[in-house]
Order: sequence, then structure tokens, then C-alpha cells
Amino acid sequence: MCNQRLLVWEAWGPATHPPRLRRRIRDVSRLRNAVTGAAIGLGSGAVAVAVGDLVAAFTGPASAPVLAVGSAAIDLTPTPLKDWAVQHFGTHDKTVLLSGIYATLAVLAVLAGLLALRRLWAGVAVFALFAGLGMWAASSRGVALPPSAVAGLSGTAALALLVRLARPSPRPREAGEAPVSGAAPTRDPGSPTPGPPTSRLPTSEPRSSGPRTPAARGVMGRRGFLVALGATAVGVALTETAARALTTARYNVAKARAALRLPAPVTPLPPVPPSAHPPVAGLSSFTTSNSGFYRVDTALTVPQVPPSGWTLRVHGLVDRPLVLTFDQLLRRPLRELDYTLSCVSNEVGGPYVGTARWLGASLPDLLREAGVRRGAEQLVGRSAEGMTIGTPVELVLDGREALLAVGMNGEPLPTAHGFPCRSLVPGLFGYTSATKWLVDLELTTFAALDPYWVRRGWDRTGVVRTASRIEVPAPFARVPAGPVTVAGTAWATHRGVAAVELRVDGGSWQQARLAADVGPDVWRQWTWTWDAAAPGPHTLEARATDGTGAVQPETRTPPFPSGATGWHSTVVTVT
Ligand SMILES: Nc1nc2c(c(=O)[nH]1)N[C@H]1C(S)=C(S)[C@@H](COP(=O)(O)O)O[C@H]1N2
Ligand SMILES: [Mo]
Repeated sequence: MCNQRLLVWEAWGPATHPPRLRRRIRDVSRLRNAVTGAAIGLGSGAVAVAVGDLVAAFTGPASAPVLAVGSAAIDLTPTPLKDWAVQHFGTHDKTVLLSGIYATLAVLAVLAGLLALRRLWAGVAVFALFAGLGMWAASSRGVALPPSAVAGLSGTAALALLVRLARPSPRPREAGEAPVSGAAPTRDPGSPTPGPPTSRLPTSEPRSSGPRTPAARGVMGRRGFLVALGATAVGVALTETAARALTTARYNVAKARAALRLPAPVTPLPPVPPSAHPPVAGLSSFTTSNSGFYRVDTALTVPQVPPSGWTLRVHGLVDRPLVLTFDQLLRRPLRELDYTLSCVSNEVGGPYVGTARWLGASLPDLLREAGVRRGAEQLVGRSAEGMTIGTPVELVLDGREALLAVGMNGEPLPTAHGFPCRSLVPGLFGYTSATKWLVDLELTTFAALDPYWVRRGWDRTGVVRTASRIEVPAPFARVPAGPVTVAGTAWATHRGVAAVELRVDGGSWQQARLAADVGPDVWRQWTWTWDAAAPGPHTLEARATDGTGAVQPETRTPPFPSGATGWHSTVVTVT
């Protein structure tokens, strides 16, 4: 069966047709075969994906084959490409990746279908490759293998079934229809050994099947096949719907999050003073809303970590390893912290920075309870989905307000920002300090473990660079001559911002007015009045001085490997 050359919609005209017409008919049948193959491939590929999703509704969403492969792809993506993706697609980088995976799958599925029409085993081989890739990805991510295995099997089954149905069932030749003789037999190019010649004429049937009527074969086979294809589509839709509903019911934490009441902080912070935010249209708000907060992580779908059953393990180089439940975490004294979190991938003037009022338990206090041993250099946070983030222990214990955060701007952490618990260590970029979906803290040495980003060449410490961003006027704005309000935001988290200066067209630096200081761990907004005179384009530049007196360097460096440096500038035209 596998070796049969199959021309499904073969509707060769009787030999009495003129050659040109027969050629036309042959072209049409080739096209029909291609369409059939593609439909078979896409149909069985969709069956595989949907069944994989359904099994993953029981073994965990991350084990769904497409997600497993996507996550493995993210892990394997070289740093420059990942950086490029973050820069170009921002928070959409995952949508782009998933679309790419689905598109690749679709192409491979079409290929499998086309191959299977000629040789079933070749199509099956493509599906075996799918399944193998999925299982490899799943094992590399430490998630369950069955979804990929079952996906491969069901895709193969669907493929075989559809190919069979596309192939007409044997029908007795109608009386009076004689085999056409006189046509030159052509050997089946698909058969490896010289076998009985199969003619390309309608009456010469595949070796194993009985004779049948070409016309009846086309019409009947086609109808049955289309019905099967339609049934496949319906089945896929139902399976996928069930898979999603089950996944949501079993894993989505939205309800648990909505039901969670966070305890009040031991000593609530006063509200952020209005004087921290100059009332300039277009200037970013002082506190970033949860929905407006940038999101950067490697998780293809937002990990769903239920607070019930959540534990935080503290182990490694500690005297008293401990395991904390979520209730125990909430019973600890909770503090509030206004803190500006920023991403190492942020370009000069970029958007991957935000300020929130966080609520959480003291991380240094917990570590002291566990008893950090001499020699512990690195605190490695592990997340539920397998991220590792390493922070120098020295910095966590030097008195800064590091948190095990559970709240963000008066709500439980949003799921995308690490619900139910994440770490924050002021002064460090997110990738060395801010483990979302945190479940494990290990005290270890630097030599013992390279965390995820360090393995990819990023700096081990990740101290936030001093940054200043001109937000008003907007780039390429046109402003009338006269006084122009320039405004922006500067940060040098944990060192604080002592000064911001502006200059126009490389002239002398002028001091900006700093808004009220909320603390060294938070950004600082500023304004400056520019007496714009000469019409035409002008370049504004800003630089900040941090709390240690260090002036932001002019040299532009890219984000890799330790954060972008350089002055932000913007071009404005005076009219
Ligand atoms: N589990 C997990 N935590 C993570 C990351 C991640 O990929 N996975 N990315 C880190 C990085 S690079 C940054 S900048 C911050 C971003 O936090 P946010 O998405 O809440 O803004 O989370 C950090 N924590
Ligand atoms: Mo980041």
C-alpha cells in the first residue's frame, strides 16, 4: 500500500480524447492531487496539535507540543537574536515566535500530506519527526512527554485514514467498459524495483486494487473524502475547544488571584507626593499602572502558579533549610516599597522600565532565618517554569530592601508579573534580581551554577545603569519659538538621582529642575525650560548624575552584556 503511486483525483479522459485535452485533464488532476495532499497534511497536522493540547490539559499546559518546542526554541535562540526580537517585537516577540512555529508546522504538514499520497511511510516519517522534536523539546524543558507522543500517533493515524479515504474504494467495472489497450505502459516511478508496469491510463489500476470506473471513482471518492475532511475539521475544533476549556479550568489562576486578600503592610507608605510628578502633558505617570507595566520574560504562555500548594524552598548553603507555604509568607510582616524595575535590554530612552508600589516580605530577613553560610556568593531564584536568576548574596544582604513581593500597586501580583510571588532586589536589573513565579531559592557559589542569562553571556551582577529619558517634547515634535517645557524621567536605582542636565545642539549643560525625591530606589522626574529661538531642527540631550556623584557616561554601548549606556537625545524642530 505504501509503495503505490496514487493519483487521487485522476480523471483521465478516455484514450479517444485528443492529446491536448488529455494533457489539460492531467494538469487538473495534478493540481487536485496537490490540493488533496495539502488538505490531508493540514488536517492531520491539526489533529496532532489539538490532541497534543488535549493531553496537555492533563499533564500541564507547558507540555503542549507547540509550546514545548517554542520554549526550547527560546532557550536555544542566540542572545543577539533574542535581543533583536525584544527590540523589534517587544512584548509581541512571543506572538511572532508562535506564529512562526505554526507556519513552519503548516508547511511541514503540507509536505507530509503530499508525500503520504505517494508513499504513506514518507508522510508518517514527517509526523514521527514532529513527535520526536516535541518529545525532545519537552524533555529539555522538563515537562511531560505524552502530549507530543500522543500528538504524533494521532496525527499519523489521521494521515493514514485520510490517505485511505482519498484513495477510492474498489468498485467493479461497469459492464461494457473495456480496458483501453494500445497505450504505452509507463513504469511506476514510485516503485523501487521493476514490477508489473502500471499504466497512466484510467483502466490500469494500482496493483492491489480491483478494477473500477474512473468517473465513479472520482466523484464517489471525492465526496467521501470531503466528508472525512470536514469531520476532521469539526473534530479538531471540538478537541481544541475542550483542551482550552479544560486547561483553563484546571490551571488558570485568575479566580484564585481574584479571591486573594493581601494583608496590610506593617507600616504603610505615605502616598507618593504630587510634587514627585511635574504636571506636564506627555510625561509618564510617576507610578506605572499594572496594565501599562512592561513585561519581559521567556515564558511563551503566562505560567499559572496557584497559591494553594505554592511553596518556597530555601536551601543550599544555609544552616536551616526551610520550606514556606503561601499562607506562611503572608503571615510575615509585609512592607511596601516604591521601586523602579528596569530591564537590561532597554535601549537608551527605551520603554522597559516601570515604577510600582510593591508589597512583600523581607528577603534578607528570610535568608537570615535560614542562616546564610560563609561561602554563599550567589542567591539563585528558580521559577515554576524553570527560569534561573542569580543575585550576588552580598548585595541582597547589604541593607537594601529586597522583597519577596506578593502585591503590586494595591493588588496581588498580576499573573504576567509573577503571581503569586516574585523577588525584587533594588539596584539590579530584572534579569539578576526579579524572579517571577518564584518557587525556590538556593544559596550557592558563582562557580557552582551559571543562571540562565549568565550562561548566555550577560553580566553576572546586572547593576542598573544611570539613565535619563527625554519624554517631552516627543521626538520630531514641532514647537513654536519661545519658552518650551522639556520634561523627562531619570533613574539610577538604589543610587538615586542627584542631578539632571540638558543641552541643546552640543552647547553648555544646564541644570534641570528635579521633582520631589521619593527615594533612591525610585526614578525621578524633571523639567527644564528651553528658550527656543532659531527656527529649524535642534538636538536636545540629557544626562543624569547619580547619588554617588557619577555622571552618566556619553559613550553609547548596546544593552548586551550589561545594559545600554549613553545620553538620550531627541530632535525637535522650532517653527
Ligand atoms: N520567571 C522569570 N522571571 C523573570 C524573567 C523571566 O524570563 N522568567 N525575566 C526577568 C527580566 S529580564 C526582567 S527585566 C523582569 C521583568 O519583570 P516584569 O515582566 O514584571 O516587568 O523579570 C525578570 N524575571
Ligand atoms: Mo530584563
